Amino acid sequence: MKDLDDSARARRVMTRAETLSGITETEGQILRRYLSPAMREAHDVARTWMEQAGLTVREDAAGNLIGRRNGSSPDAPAIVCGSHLDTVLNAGRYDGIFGVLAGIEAADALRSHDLSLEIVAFADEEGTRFGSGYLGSRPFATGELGISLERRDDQGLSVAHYIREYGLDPDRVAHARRNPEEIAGYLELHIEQGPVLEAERLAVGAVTGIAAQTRMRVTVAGEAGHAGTVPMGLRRDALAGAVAMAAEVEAIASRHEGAVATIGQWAVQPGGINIIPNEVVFTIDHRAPDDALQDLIHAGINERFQTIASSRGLDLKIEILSKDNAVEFDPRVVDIVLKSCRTQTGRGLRLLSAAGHDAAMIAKLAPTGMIFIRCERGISHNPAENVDIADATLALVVLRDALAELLKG
Ligand code: HGY
Ligand code: MN
Ligand code: MN
Repeated sequence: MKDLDDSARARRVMTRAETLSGITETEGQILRRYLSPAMREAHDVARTWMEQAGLTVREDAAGNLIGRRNGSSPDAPAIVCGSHLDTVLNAGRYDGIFGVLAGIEAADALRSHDLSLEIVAFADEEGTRFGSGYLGSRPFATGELGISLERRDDQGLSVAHYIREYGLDPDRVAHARRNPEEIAGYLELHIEQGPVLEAERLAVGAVTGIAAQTRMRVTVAGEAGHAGTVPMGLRRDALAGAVAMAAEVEAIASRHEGAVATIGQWAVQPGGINIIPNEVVFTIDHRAPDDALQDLIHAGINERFQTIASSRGLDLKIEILSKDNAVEFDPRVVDIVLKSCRTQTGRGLRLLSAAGHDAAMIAKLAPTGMIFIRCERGISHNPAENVDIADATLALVVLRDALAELLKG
């Protein structure tokens, strides 16, 4: 089989990303949620590409798609490379997808290497359906789903329902767990989703770790009332209270270097133009480079919310949807990536990821690292997400060389 050159491989990655972008739950935007029919269709297409790369493909008990090739000693620990094919709402083409497709190209290019290699498409990195991500990589690393099987989505359907509907068994998710001795190392190539590489005029970078991330759902309850007859001082206006809380979220995060906080979802009841709102439900995603700062911010948000609620006679409920500590990648893996970046670009840059990745989970299981590829204006979680073909070509070489180096043990 004639080996493809790197730019042909990069073109194939971009073409395949285009193919996957047409597999969606919603016409006119890219959306593939956990265990959706669109996920099944995307996995079926990726399975074919993995098989063409000489991999034997299976789907594990959590829905992860795993392509594997054994080296001459099939029991030797495998190098794992992957990312995710699920998406956020109205997603771009490359978040997660680029890393899975690049892994398939690496498997194809490394056929002659005597190594046990696995390429994985994790089932749910984003958490779009249930608010908590890593529903594929967390069981892969720990056997734990991380959320109750009874958690329900916005249709009122449970995790267990979707697992069964997809053809899996909710009681067997723990069987996805891998033994540490099976995995020699994990490497993930992912778009940076931020501005650093572009500002540094670099195509690739070595990721040192992942910021701490907490996701919450906040319910503020007051009393519905007539918009005309209730004096301002007698209201228990849930929306006015929630707005004061939202302002505090932005103020608290803005005070600390590297901290961020986002209110992404907001629902007001009953939503009448002449009715004082009696309930607001909103979400917070807040992150910080280290756990101490994350905890400080979390405590600050909770304290301010309690004060605002009691001063306004409002009821407050705060649910933690997910909470993941900051992750430091394995120094040896980071150095291998850095060396590979230097070889290809003459420079090596270390950078922390403020975005979450499946690598955050796999780092619990095996020596883990990541490669970032520059994306245009750092835009992501947006259909305008874009990757330059020359950067893609270079990133594929960095990945392949780093995987081969990782293998040397
Ligand atoms: O939210 C994140 O950081 C990732 O895209 N799931
Ligand atoms: Mn994402
Ligand atoms: Mn991602």
